[in-house]
Amino acid sequence: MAVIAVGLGGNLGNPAHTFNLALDVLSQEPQWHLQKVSSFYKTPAFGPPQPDYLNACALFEVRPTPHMVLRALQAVENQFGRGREIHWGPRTLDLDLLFYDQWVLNTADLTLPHPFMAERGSVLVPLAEIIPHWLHPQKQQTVLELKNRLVLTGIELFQTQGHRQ
Ligand code: PH2
Ligand code: MG
Ligand code: MG
Repeated sequence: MAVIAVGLGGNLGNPAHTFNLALDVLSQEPQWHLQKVSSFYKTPAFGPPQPDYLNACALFEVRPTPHMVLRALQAVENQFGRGREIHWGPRTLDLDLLFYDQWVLNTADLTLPHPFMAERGSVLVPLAEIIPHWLHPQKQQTVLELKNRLVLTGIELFQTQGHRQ
């Protein structure tokens, strides 16, 4: 079994509702076991001008390989209406594979840990809630240490522990 961290993001439709439905679908995947879900946070968008995002993180224990996990996340994104869109533009649901155990991987379609996660409050604030002491295998700092290096502005708690676990 591997432990994975998944980042959830969205700024179109009703992202809190979408997150809960997506977490239900993922928990029902064979060999996926939901361990923890963070609170949901409202975060200022990076990228082109667009509405604020809702962001959260979830921890699963899984059997599938990293690429199988990636394909499952993409299938759920598609199921929730995500189409082809502008880079860093608005979307209903983004599911990012942040960590797969301590794997470091650089392939055409998958980079582990997720690139830029160590610089983003929208990832590190929810992530620090569920795995503060997880070591980033390249930075050699914990999630909490990475979060504490950032100046966090505009991130607001939206809903405590959004998903029933
Ligand atoms: N995702 C994007 C683009 N911009 N901004 C925030 N705050 N959070 C996101 O998850 C995000 C974003 C594209 O996936
Ligand atoms: Mg993303
Ligand atoms: Mg993504």
